[in-house]
Amino acid sequence: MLLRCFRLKKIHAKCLFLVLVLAFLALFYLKSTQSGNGNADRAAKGKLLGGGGVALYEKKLREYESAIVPNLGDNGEAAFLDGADALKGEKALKTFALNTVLSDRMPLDRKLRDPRNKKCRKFKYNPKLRASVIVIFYNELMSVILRTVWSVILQTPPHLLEEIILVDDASTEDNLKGLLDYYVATRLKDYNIKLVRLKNRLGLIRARLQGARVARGDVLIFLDAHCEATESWVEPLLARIEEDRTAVLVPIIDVIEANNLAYSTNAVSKWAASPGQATSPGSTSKTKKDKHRLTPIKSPTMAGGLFAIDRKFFWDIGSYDEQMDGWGGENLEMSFRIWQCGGRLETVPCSRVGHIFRDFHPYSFPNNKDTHGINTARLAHVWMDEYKRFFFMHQPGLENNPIVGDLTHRKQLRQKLRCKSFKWYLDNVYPEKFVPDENVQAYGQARTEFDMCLDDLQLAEDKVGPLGLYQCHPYLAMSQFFSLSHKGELRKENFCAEVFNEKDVQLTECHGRKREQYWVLYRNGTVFSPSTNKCLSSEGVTNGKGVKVHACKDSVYQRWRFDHVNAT
Ligand code: LR7
Ligand code: MN
Repeated sequence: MLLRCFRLKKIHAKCLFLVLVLAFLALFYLKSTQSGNGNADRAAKGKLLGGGGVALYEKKLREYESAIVPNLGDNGEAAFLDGADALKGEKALKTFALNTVLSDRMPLDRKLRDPRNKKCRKFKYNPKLRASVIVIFYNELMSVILRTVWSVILQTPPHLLEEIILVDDASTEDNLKGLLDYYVATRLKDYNIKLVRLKNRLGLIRARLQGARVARGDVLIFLDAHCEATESWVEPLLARIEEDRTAVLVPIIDVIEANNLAYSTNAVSKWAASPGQATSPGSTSKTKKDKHRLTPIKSPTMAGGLFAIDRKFFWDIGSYDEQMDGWGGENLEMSFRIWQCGGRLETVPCSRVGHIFRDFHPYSFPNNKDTHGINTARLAHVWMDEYKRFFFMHQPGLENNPIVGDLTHRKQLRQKLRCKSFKWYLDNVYPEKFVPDENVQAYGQARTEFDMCLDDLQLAEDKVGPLGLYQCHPYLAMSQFFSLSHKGELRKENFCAEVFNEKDVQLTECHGRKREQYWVLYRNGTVFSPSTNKCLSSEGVTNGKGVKVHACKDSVYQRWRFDHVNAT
């Protein structure tokens, strides 16, 4: 009959009807398989019903629900299990970087105490915009995802919440398939939850893009799948965007501890990530005064996982680089792009969301590709102009490597949006950022006559450690890149060499007040410390140990040759 219809030249009424019916069926089928929204989830439940899975899922969920310990972890307090469970929990922590056993026992809708500064309660916001909250996940623990969802439902006034979009980046965990569908279709049936299933693993950047494509709210709010929103988290975000649609906002990000799920208010409020390093804690433009501010604070970069952006502005300003794979780098790409192309990035102190910080990635990456490196190389080429040299100094193997992929579209975007230069960004958005070869007397490797170089000895970023001596690398490695600033600081990034106990030299946070962090470089290569009246010396220092200051004398051990010395 259908074939005949196509063969007929004239459209037959019966045929038209048939075609219509078919179209309808197709549409219905599509909707129920894509499980796009609340209705579709009910359709999904229908599918489950047909398969006889419902009874099974219901049984499983009931079992799961009956194992939950009421009030465990209430107020965000640290929670502990007894006996065998405690041991299992410790084991889980080693495998998943998270106490999964504990999470499964903790109520999904646990009540947190209000972590905000008390004065935040005085602010009255009355936004009209509505949020689409997008949560992406790959093999996350179901109870952790659901606690994220419940915290959003419970902490967001219904009239401000358009929908919650869960994007499954092709997880392989069984629980995250039928059982999650069933949970959404039953326990969450009163809420507008969309579950988007990606057929193949696309990585977190493209997963977020897929979520953004189905979103209908005025504002997109992205969250990692292991977060907990707190009291009035959404109002200040929406209100600020209503005021300025080009403002992209980050809440204060509190730590939820992976071992006991304690909600700790020692916030890692902002991460000043710099290319070439993993995102890492540090302060950015926060001055002492800012510390007590409760209104939005300008922020040069963001951590990447939790932010709010006007939906239309998200697309206008170039959404994401779709050719970024896996994990990493997208946060800096977006930070630079927002500032350089006319938007602004802000931290909103009266909006707070907890995030579980894990010690390692509990998941693997396809083909073991260094997506963080590749993505960062992409953003360096597109956004950092000549400053990209610092990134490629750190990762020389990526500089002219085809693995980085084609950049035409992103470069076109930069032109189309008439974005400003990276120099403009540094001068205007991040003036306190130290640039290793600008405003300095000397920079590069600082070597002795025995081919030993000053080295940070891989000092962790938030630590204090010795200023080391190490064999000079044949190329300029970041660990040996030092500068002697105009101010007389011997520094690497935000670490300055400081004389300690009048003999040792350690790398510690720069304070800018000279004293033990003040050095004078003489023509002959002597590095003199006026506060101790001593000179930087490699005498008796073995490979991998810390340099010292000694009484100044004419000695090969007290001469340092920087790669570049500027004329004074
Ligand atoms: O292939 C993947 N597909 C995914 O969907 C890999 C991950 N994911 C999901 C994952 O399930 C999670 O929900 O993506 C989300 C982020 O992955 P995480 O939680 O493993 O990342 P992270 O918290 O260690 O890393 C930070 O940097 C990333 C760089 O790409 C992302 O921007 C993360 O969102 C970001 N997290 C935060 O900003 C949280 C707050 C940190 C602070 C302060
Ligand atoms: Mn995360």
